[in-house]
Amino acid sequence: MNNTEIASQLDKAAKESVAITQFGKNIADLAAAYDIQKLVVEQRYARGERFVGLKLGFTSKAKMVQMGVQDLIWGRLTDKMHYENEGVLHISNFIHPRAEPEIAFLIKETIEEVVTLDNALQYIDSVAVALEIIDSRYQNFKFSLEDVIADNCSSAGFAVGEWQPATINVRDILVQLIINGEVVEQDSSNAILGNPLEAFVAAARLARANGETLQKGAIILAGAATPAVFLKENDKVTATAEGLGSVTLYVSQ
Ligand code: OOG
Ligand code: MG
Repeated sequence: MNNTEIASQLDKAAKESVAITQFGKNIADLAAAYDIQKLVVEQRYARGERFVGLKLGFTSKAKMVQMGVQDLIWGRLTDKMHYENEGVLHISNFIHPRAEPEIAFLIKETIEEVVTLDNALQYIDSVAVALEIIDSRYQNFKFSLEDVIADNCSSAGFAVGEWQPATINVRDILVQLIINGEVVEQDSSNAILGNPLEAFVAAARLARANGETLQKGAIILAGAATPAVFLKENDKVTATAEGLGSVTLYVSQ
């Protein structure tokens, strides 16, 4: 099975909301996995979807432990994955969606230099709490690192709360995932690489290393601070981050 065939199976699984078996050893290595991911999103672009930003994955220990993997990964977000705050998510468009609370960064100006913690703020227009909806295209939501990278890091949806000034504190703030009024997961934002701003720096580095330009208006998702939780019909799911407000999605059939 070649990379193009793997990419079209992954795209079909996402379009039809039907899980497929993992590719395992058919994906040679991490480089092949990222090549496949690119082919997967190119199929989306060919249908008119637009690149809107990057997401990082496994930036917290909790996520690595939950999914049984060890390394930071990155994927691409498209406009079709974006949901309005307070919007409705139709569960029939997904296979087995999970929600996780995140922090989002909005890019202020096209990044054309190496970003560090020292100059990061210059490139951040605003920050917000976000909900990410992940939906592995693999059966039982199980995968190797290569499998999940090829599957565009399970990316399926995201919603962002009200944007806040870039200067607002994002370090060591309480991040919560609330389902139907009950806090189901919570942690400090420092669960994300010790400081969520480190995720912004890492995203800028990965974009640069992989020929993706992060332009003004692009979004970065820093990675979940807590494990992800399965969603079911009629759920109201909210992410909050101390000082940043909240973002909510309603799950319908
Ligand atoms: C992969 C995506 C991981 C995160 O925030 O850590 C991710 C997965 O867990 O299926 O988005
Ligand atoms: Mg995530």
